[in-house]
Amino acid sequence: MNSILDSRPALKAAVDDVAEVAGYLWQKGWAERNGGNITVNITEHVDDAIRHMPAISEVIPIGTTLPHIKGCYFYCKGTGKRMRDMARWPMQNGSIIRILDDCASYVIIADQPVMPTSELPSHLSMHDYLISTGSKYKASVHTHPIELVAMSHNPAFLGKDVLTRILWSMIPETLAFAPLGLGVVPYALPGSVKLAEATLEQIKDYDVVLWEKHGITAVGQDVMDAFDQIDVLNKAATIYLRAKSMGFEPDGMTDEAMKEVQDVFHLPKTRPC
Ligand code: 2HA
Ligand code: ZN
Repeated sequence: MNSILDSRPALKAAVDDVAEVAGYLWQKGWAERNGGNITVNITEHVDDAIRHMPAISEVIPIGTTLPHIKGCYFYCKGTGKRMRDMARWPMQNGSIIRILDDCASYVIIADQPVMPTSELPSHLSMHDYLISTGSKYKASVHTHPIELVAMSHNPAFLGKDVLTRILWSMIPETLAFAPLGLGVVPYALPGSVKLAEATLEQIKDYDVVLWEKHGITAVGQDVMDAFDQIDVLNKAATIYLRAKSMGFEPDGMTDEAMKEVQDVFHLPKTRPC
């Protein structure tokens, strides 16, 4: 079967990266069944032939109006699809959509009429915001990292930047590679507009957002970048939990040691160390 990826190496590379990350999410145990979703703004790879491709779905409402994504194209994981299947067959477990001129609806154009993720309102709201700020970020990843979700069950960690500070202090790399830390969204129904709106508020300040008792949503320049930020934060969460399971509260790096990392790596000092 012909694919939109045929003879389009840059677009194929972007979708291959999504498939690679989908495999990592499964291997890490963060993507049970159909858990998690990924969307990537692929508009930069769209040529005239793609622009003229007919819709292969009905016109589907987004549920909200997003003026900055007008005419944009996104690769989206399919709703109900498994990450482990997407890793091998990205175009059978995801699809490419075109946002219509009303900025409130979309059509699927390739390869198959696979309905996009249930978290589409949240993903597209973030892309809309990113475009409005002139950001170069193209990818959004939602997944269920075990240790971070476990930590989100303790209200003591959910105050502003409380978890950020603990995680940064576990290993210097966390501060260096997740320099904005992570925002927190109180529990809200998966797929709801409430969850989308609360996430959007946090994405204004953070690249990575913890959904209480559910998962993580991250944005990045590309899908690897978004994945890496989640990975380093979850590594820090794992170190914290391993220390606790050995029976002690980990010391954490001192404020002084963390400030030194911020200075040496020229990291943005948007959060207190
Ligand atoms: O797509 O993870 O939050 C499945 C989910 C919804
Ligand atoms: Zn989820």
